[in-house]
Amino acid sequence: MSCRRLTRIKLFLAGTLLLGGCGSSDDEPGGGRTILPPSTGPYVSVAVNNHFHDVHPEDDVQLTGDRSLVIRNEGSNLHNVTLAEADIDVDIATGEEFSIGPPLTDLLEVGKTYIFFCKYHPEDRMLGQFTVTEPAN
Ligand SMILES: [Cu+2]
Repeated sequence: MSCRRLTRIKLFLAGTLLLGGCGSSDDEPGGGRTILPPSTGPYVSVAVNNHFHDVHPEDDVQLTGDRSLVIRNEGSNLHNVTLAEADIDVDIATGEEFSIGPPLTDLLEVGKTYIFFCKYHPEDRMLGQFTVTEPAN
């Protein structure tokens, strides 16, 4: 084997490893990349053990009142959504989901910020927060 050919093979292998490494962080939806959430339709928060994704207070989730909030349990534990102001206390089994709305305004008020939590994992601060805004026209 010539020296030149060996170099080509090495370059090919390096390129393959680099490409293979790009999609490897699959532990978070979106693989760690920033993906803008949709601004219409259901807003989905995935529940894992023991955490609600994409609906932390610092995410400042604003949902127009015509939308829905879907909580999908992709963890292995039983989770729950408790939102006392709307009289919601619902268990969500693994693989199941629960939706508030559409429209959110069936149960919630425009201009208010709501906090919900999982009553089974309050010690893990398994909670979410979102604000209901004016429905789209
Ligand atoms: Cu939970």
